[in-house]
Amino acid sequence: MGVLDVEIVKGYIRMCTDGWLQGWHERNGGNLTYRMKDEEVAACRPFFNAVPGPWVQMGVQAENLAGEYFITTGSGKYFRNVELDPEHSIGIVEINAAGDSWRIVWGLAGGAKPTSEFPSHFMNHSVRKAATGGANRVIYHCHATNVIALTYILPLTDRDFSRALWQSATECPVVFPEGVGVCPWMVPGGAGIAMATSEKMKHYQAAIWAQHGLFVSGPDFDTAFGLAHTIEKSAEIYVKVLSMGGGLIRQTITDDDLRAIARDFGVVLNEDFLD
Ligand code: 2HA
Ligand code: ZN
Repeated sequence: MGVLDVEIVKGYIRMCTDGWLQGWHERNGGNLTYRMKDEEVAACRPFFNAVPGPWVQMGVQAENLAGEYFITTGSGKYFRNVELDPEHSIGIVEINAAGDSWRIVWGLAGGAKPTSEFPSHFMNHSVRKAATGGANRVIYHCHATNVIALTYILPLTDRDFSRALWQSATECPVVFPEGVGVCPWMVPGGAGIAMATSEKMKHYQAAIWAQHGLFVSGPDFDTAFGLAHTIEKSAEIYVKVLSMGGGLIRQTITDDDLRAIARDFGVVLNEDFLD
């Protein structure tokens, strides 16, 4: 028995492999963090390192994450390798009582560190934990190809992206009725992109990083991966539609159609994005 036999760790590794197979994780692209439940920490604790690593300050702070444990991908590590070599590719970190530092308790072997986007993930875990009454546990960043492509042609507004995605796949208004947030191009890995994204994630389950990728949240791996998959699929359809028709769209899902979907599926659509 070891950490790798614990169900939640197996589920985490499966999601990394699923993302790799989608083509969203070239080289070291993308990152995944999971906020562990107490019973999951208890199941892994017997296999933690005898001596934890040193505390490392993050440059961001969140009181509501003090004492939490996260599974995280490693900085510079490749999703392609997670399943083959988990000990070097992923790890478990503990957050200190001040909510401003991490230390490695398992994995990230050979001197690896948590993902370069850990500050972004951490701030967004804090915001989503608060916004969902503690239900949110997953933050996932991927380089979803068609989402990125759209950031070169659509105006970088929440409204433009939310409408385009809702109109390009009928299940979208049901899956993300609040819409999606859009962040302008920013330098990856810093406190700036962490803050900008966490402002968006107060209102949305997902944010798009212009010319970079997609950032999603969810209570579990199925829901978070499903959200990324749904958004990227819809973006792919919109890219194909624009490419085929030279920009001409003969018909689409109308705003009243969107309202009808919301009514029948019992979701509240963000009316700010409807005409
Ligand atoms: O982990 O995707 O945004 C590499 C990245 C940074
Ligand atoms: Zn990235």
